[in-house]
Amino acid sequence: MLRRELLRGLAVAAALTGMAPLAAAQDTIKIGLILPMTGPFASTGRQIEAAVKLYMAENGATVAGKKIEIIVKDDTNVADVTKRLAQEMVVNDGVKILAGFGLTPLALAAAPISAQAKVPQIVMAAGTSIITERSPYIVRTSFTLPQKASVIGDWAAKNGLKKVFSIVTDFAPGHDAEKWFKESFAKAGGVMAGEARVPIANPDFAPFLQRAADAKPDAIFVFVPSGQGAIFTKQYVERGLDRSGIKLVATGDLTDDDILAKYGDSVLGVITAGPYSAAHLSAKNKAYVAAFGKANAGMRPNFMSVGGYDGMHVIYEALKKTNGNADGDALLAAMKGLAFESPRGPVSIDAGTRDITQTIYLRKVEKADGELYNVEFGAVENVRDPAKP
Ligand code: VNL
Repeated sequence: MLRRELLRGLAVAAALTGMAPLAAAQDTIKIGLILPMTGPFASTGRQIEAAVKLYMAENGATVAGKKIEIIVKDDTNVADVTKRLAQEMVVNDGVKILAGFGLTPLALAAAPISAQAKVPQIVMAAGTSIITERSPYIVRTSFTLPQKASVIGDWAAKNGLKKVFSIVTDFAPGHDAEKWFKESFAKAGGVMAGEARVPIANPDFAPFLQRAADAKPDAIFVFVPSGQGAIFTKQYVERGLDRSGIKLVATGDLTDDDILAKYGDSVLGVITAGPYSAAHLSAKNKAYVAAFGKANAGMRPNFMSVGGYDGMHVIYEALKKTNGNADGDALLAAMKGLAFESPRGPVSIDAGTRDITQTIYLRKVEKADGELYNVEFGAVENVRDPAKP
């Protein structure tokens, strides 16, 4: 059904292109940026849109002789809307590249359209391992949960946290986080004290935190999606867990730079593993944080923002290599194997999996200049998605 509609739409689009002397249109490459701009995950949309705009402001709106036009659409975090928007953009608007995708269900919803229309789909946020396997035209510039969870699981067991209770959000990236934490934790000698999965909508962590406390673990491991860290830490503190001697370890999604400064000192000392910190020490990142703040009323860039910024870099570099040819197969060939310095550090696009390879840092929440930051104290370099062969 979808395929038939799509093909009919593409045929109409092709006929129209053939009829009109669309010189201007041929010199323009449209990118459809689909993001949750409203609702509980709006911060992810806001961060990525700001980063995409910053990249274009810094690098110009023309690449390889083509004008780049971004069309931003709000999918309101509803997968059916993502799918409809992706289809309309490809068929009606002549979009050559789809990008964005704030959460896993949204990225998965667009994948069949990318696959059938042979349109590159740049996943700038969503982090479930399987996503890249749903269309050969997907390239991911964010992260995978197995990358982060496997690093913190190994670190926990090797640093005196032998008994850990896991709490994750009950959807695909949470399941990935739980699985890969447990695997690397067990391999390094750790023992699980229990595990719980919390619904994603209006989450109430209190009963799960109680179960965790009752199990008397050395630490609690947490994955919550970006945007839900504040409610988790509030309930964690309300139950007195910050003073219980039970440590908190997490994927970096919990101590998201977008909201970390507002958490309060109860999260001081929380240890996380993640690909990006606004406090990352490099000239490139210093410039990025300054320019991002300047363009967005002091806003601090988070790990989602670099997925957007680097996604634009991958698009620009690929277009340079193809001399402005936006054919899906040509762009994919150009994107595979790209390596460059991101504000987060060195990254590359694995030619086989189309997933990002990057450094995963160990970070501790500390105060610097009166504000909370994820301060890096360790690094595992060249981390591929461990869930892929
Ligand atoms: C996902 C993964 C979403 C990690 C997140 O925040 C996150 C996802 C919105 O794959 O849906 O921090």
